[in-house]
Amino acid sequence: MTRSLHAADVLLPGGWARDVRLDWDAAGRLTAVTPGAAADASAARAAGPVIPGMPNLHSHAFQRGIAGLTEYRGQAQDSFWSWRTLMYRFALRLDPAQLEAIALWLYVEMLEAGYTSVCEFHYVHHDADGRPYADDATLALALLRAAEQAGIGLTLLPVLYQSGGFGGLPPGDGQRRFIRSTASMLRLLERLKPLCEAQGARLGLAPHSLRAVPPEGLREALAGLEALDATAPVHIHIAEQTKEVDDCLAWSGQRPVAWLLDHVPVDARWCLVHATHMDADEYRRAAASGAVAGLCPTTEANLGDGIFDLPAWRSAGGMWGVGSDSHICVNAAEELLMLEYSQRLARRERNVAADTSQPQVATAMTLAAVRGGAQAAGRAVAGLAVGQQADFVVLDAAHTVLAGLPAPEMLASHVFASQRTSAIDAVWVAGRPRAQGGRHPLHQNAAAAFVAARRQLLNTP
Ligand code: NGQ
Ligand code: ZN
Repeated sequence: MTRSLHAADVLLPGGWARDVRLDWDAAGRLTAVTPGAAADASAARAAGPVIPGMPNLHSHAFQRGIAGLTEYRGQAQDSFWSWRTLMYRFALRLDPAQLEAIALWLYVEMLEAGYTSVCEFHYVHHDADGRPYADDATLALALLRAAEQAGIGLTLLPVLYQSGGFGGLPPGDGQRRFIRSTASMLRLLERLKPLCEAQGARLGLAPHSLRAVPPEGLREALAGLEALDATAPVHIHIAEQTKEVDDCLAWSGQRPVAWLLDHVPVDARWCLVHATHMDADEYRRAAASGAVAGLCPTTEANLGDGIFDLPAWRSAGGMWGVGSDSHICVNAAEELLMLEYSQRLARRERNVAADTSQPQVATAMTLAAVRGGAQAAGRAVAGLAVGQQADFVVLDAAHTVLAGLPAPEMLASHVFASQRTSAIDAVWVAGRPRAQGGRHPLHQNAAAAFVAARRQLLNTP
């Protein structure tokens, strides 16, 4: 088995380096990263520039099945909330085999698109009637199997979902598959912990949002998680929509992020997913907490959320990463493009996410998103450095848009100029090739099973 790679250009945590040799151990951990190394027969040779694999910090796998199916105006004004009603309807029909087929194809797509690990924010727990499956972990196990089969790294985040709105409003009927008590969540986590460990996955917890988890459930679940694993990642959706901010103000007198920071010890284990609507004080305080901002630019655009103020977050020292969330788009480069473009449009500036220490915007964004994504994942996937996993992407140096350019411009062209076609040649996870020539070996079979599952679902009354 190959345990080393030599590449003319490699994006290391500190920037681009020349003639780099990467060595890793049997577990896929980097044991040496050596710039200025001579190429020899003992190492595989990368045909193009090597960049770190991108952790995808936010995914609801099943939603890949409705991507493209809600792009029409169904009422006087469509919104996040009307989309959510359609999405719930779809979620009510899923069976375990369909979820597994959708997730497997999604993870294959992710690997082909430069994501080497994924944080799965998993909230469809029960059967269609809202009753726990005979094995309560049935749907979580389907996700674990899909990730294992595709060969993508996984952080599994079972979701606590208890109320239909702020102030403990009863959940709606469409939410019946999501709802569980805090005690049953803690039992599920205990059941899943050894299974995750056995496949190198990390287990965390996701209180869905402040509207879906009342303060008591939040407190008890966090205490239970702490007892199970005091360093486990905690993810929460927060301040995505302005209605959510208004409802939180009406309930508590505080904005969601301010409420969270005042009532819960938020720290570097936390990922604040979206965090779109913060005031200046919230930007400062949330960044100072050490939490990662979980940005999902294409989903946030698709759902009409609003625009995250990236310069405010960066100037407060905030960590950030990207996720594909609803999977309206599955492409790590395109999330970076959308994020940068939303900033350019809002500010009428260019290269907003770059700075004097790293003026190449695609390089700066890739490094930041890998670091933040790894922190949110709670896994050693923070880039090409000793002790981190050998998760990397080889760009396709022969792609017309990239050919003949210096490495930083190849990455810039991959992100900004590859016209939505992937300029990726190979993708490696934990030192093993998962996609080659831009293709995952399961591509064809997984795609066919996805199409069949979606057809079944659309024909289910
Ligand atoms: C989700 N999606 O968990 O999939 C949510 C909608 C809800 C986003 N926040 C579901 N983008 O809010 O209950
Ligand atoms: Zn989400």
